Amino acid sequence: MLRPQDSATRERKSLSGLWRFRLDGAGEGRSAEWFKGPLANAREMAVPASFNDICADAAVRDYFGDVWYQTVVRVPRGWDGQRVVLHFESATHRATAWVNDAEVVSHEGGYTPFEAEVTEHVRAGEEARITVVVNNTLSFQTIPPGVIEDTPDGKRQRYFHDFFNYAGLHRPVWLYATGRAHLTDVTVVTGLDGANGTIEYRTEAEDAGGAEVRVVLRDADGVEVATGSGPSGRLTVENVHRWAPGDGYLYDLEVQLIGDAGDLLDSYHQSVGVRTVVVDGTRFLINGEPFYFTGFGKHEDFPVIGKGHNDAFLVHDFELLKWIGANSFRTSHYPYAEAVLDYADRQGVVVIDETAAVGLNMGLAGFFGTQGYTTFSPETVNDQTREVHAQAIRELVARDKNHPSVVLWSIANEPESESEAAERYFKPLFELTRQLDPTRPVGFVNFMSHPYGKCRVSQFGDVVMLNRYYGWYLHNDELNAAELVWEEELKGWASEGKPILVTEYGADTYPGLHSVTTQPWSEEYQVAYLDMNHRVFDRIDAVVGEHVWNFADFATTSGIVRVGGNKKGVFTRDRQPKAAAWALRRRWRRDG
Ligand code: BDP
Repeated sequence: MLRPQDSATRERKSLSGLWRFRLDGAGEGRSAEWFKGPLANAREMAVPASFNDICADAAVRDYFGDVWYQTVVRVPRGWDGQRVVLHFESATHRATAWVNDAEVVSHEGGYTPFEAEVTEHVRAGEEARITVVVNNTLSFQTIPPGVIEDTPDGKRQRYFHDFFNYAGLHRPVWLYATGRAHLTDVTVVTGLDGANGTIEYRTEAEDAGGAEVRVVLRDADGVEVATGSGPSGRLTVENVHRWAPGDGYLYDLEVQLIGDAGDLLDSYHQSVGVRTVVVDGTRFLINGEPFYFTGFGKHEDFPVIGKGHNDAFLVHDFELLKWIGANSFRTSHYPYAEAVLDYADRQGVVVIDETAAVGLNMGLAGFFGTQGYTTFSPETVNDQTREVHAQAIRELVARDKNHPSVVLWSIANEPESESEAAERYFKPLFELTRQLDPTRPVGFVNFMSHPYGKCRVSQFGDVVMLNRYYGWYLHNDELNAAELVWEEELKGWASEGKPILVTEYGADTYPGLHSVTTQPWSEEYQVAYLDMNHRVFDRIDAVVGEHVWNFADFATTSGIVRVGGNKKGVFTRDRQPKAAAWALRRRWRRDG
C-alpha cells in the first residue's frame, strides 16, 4: 500500500475536520444499519483525535465498544473516470467502513493504515456518505491484549500495559484518486560502495497492462542524478550524500508508469535516504560507524487530543529532542503516525520502530489490577494471538520499510520471556520479521523480571534491549545498591556479545517537588537516579544506547501508583522541562 500523496497523476482530499459521532453502548448500530442514513443523535467529534478526553464525560472517557463516525464528502468534479480510494491512516483498534450503503473495508489493529477502492460507490462532483464503526475493545486475541471483567462497578476493560487505551480515528483519513493503471508498492534498499551509494528498487503495479516502469532519482536540489527502467533495478549514486544521524539528507525517487503512447499513467515520489545499518559484535553501526543512541521511549500522548496526530506537537517534540541532544527515540509501544517517521527521516533522527505487542505478560497483571491469568495458554495468548501479532509485524514492515530513520524493529515490549511457551511463541515471529526485512536488525524489549540468565527469547535478537528500574521499582531510594546490581546484570548481558540498548530507565517525578535530601518523586531524585544509571552505562562497552523512560509524562489508567498518569517524563505532559531535562542536556550535548 502506498501512502496517499499529490503527484502529477494523483490527487488527495483530506477528510480531517468535524465528523458526526455516537457511542453505541447497546451494540445495535450494525444490525440497525446506522450507516444507511445520517447518524441520528450524534454529536460532533474532531478527526484526527482520540474521542476519550474531548467530551467532559466519564462515560465517553472510559467507554469501550463500538463508536460511530460519519462524514459527508463531495468527490472532486475532476475525478471523473479516476480510480477513487478511501484511506485511513489508522483506526484504533479496529474498524469497518461504508461508503453510502456499501460496506467497503474492515481492519484489525489500531496503528497501521488500510484502504479500499470505492470507485463504484461514488460519483465525481457528488456527495458520498462515509460511515465508520470503530471498536476499541481488547481481548487476548488482540495486540495489545486486554480483558473485560465483571465488577460491582459494572463491566470494566482492563489491560496489561501502562498507558491509557485512547481510541478513535487518531490519524488523517483521505479520499484519493489515481488513474486506472497505478503503482501499488515501492521498496528501496540502500547500500554504500566507497563514496558511492546504491539503491535497489522494486515496484508493483495493478491494471498496468504492458506499461513500462521508469525511475528518476533527484537530489535535494532537484538535480537528476540517476535513472533506471524496469519494475526493479539498481541505481548508483556517485559521491552520494549519505543519510546519517543528524543529517537527514533525502533523495527523491520518482517512479513512473509509462503507457504505450509514452503517456504518464502514474507517478509516485518515494524519498530515499542512503545509509547502511549493521550489527557487528557489540557495536551498532550506521554507515559503518559506531552509533550510540541517546533519547527516549516516547508516547503519542497529548492533553485533550490523546493519541490524535498533531503537526504542531510533532514539530515541537522534535525541537525538544534537538534541544536536549537526543539523536533517537523508540515508538513505544505501537507504530506512530507516518508523518512522525517522515519527519524523523528529514531531521536525521534515528528510530526504533515497535509493534503494539505490549502487555503480553500476566506477571504484570497484579500491577494493573487483574490477576489469575497465565500468559501463554489456549484461553489467553494463543496461536490466534500470534497470527494477529504476525499480521501486525507484516503491516509495520510494509508501512515503514523505506524509512532511513528506522534502524531496528522491536517486535514486542516486555512480554513474558522465561518459559518454553514464550520461546515457541516468539521464534517464528523473529523469523518472519527477518524474512520480511533482511536489512535491519530485529529485537524485542526484555522485562526486568526475566533478567540475564533467565530470558529465553533474547537468544533470537540481534541486539539486547532492556527496560530496567533499579533505583525505582527495585532498590527505591537505595541508589548504591541499585548501582551494584545493575552493573552486575549488565555484565552478564555483555558476555553474550551483542549490543545492549537500555530502552527504558526512569523514575516518577512530580514536577515542582524538590528535596535537599533527594527523596524519591522529587526532581533531584530523578537527576540522581539518571546519574547513577549513566555511571553504570559508561563502564560497560557493550551498552550502545540509553533511552530514558519517558520523554514526557503521559496518561494511564488510574491506580495507586499513578498520580494523574505516569510521571516519569523528563518533560511534563505539556512539555515543560523538569530538572532532569537540563541534566540530560548537559550529558548529551557537548555544546550544552
Ligand atoms: C515498563 C513499561 C512502560 C511503563 C514503565 C513504567 O514498558 O510502558 O510505563 O515500565 O512502569 O514496564 O513506568
